[in-house]
Amino acid sequence: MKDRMEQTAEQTIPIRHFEINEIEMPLRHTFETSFGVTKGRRVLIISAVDADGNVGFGECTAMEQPFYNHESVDAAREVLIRTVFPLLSNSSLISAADVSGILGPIKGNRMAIAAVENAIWDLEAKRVGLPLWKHLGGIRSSIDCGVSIGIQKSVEELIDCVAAEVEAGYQRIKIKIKPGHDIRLVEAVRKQFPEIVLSVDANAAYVLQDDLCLMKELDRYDLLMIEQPLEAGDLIDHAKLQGQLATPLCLDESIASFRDARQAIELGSCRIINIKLGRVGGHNEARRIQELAVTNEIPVWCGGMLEAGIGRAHNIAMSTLAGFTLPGDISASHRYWEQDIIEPSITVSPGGTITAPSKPGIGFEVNADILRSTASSKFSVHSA
Ligand code: OSB
Ligand code: MG
Repeated sequence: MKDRMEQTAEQTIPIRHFEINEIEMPLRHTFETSFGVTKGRRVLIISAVDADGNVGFGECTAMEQPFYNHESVDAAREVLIRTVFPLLSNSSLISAADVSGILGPIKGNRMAIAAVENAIWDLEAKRVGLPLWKHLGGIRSSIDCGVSIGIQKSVEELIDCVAAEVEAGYQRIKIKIKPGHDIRLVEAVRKQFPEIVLSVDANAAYVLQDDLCLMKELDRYDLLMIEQPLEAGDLIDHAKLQGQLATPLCLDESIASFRDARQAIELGSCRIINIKLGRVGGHNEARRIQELAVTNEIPVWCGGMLEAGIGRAHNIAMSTLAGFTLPGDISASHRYWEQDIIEPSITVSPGGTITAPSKPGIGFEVNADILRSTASSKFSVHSA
């Protein structure tokens, strides 16, 4: 019994406090999807500080408005302050793998939860002196990168964007589509770039009943996948649609948990899964979903939420896990920001890869000036 307790104590983290910093970051280029236009991001940075002064960082990926999913920056902040920190402060000694269990009573709000869970994963990796990707059990030291290109003002501008990203080396190009801006775009891009690995993302903008013909037409363009054509809750309609298409469907918004992934796979709603660390609630759940996908021979890839450097670094770590066999939406910092919040900023090789970092934790330094110069709130954890 004593041995077991000592072992447990060794694996737990004496967290002293959490901190939230809010940073406002203008995007270099406006990003348009079927659900709206994003000009900049309000980013909540979570710091988890232990008794030795180690700091782990997490980033909340909720958007400014609840248009992608039900979460938003302000709602996430409320849930963190009123629910997440109080639940965690009753258990001052925890390990990263325990966090999702402790926060289990919270329904939804997984982007808020993930920000904290991921900060604790970073902290734990730093305490044991391992790069986070190795601590999570990653198996590859280099990850494959794709890009997500928003809806542009004209087809010509879209073609120029695609050309630039192909030139930069990205291994897969994804273009956003919405009703009225779909077949025409895909046809033009495919004509200009017959050989590229191409996919489309509709962000839930279509309805099976009205748009089956249009989806069938997309089958003609040799797409790697069609991402989230229908609403998040439409697992049954996605299964019906997949049954009528040769192109694999990929689910993004529909997959908020392991349970969603299991049901989507069982129903045949998709042949590919996009895992977003925030949407599914952090590294624990993400790892379980990719394991399930491996068992079922469903390829997965890492989705993006226009993250700043901390979120991006967590995405890199996650993408080293075995199931992540397709290029993720993890592109270079400079595509989004004049100045990222980490150093060095994230760069992509001419071959379209990112090398997983070798330093402990997320493996990047967070710019201390940026944290110091922004509004922050501190939440103490009381020792048990
Ligand atoms: O559906 O993948 C999406 C951005 C915000 C919200 C949803 C999505 C996206 C992207 C951008 O496609 C991916 C990225 O470059 O971060
Ligand atoms: Mg998507």
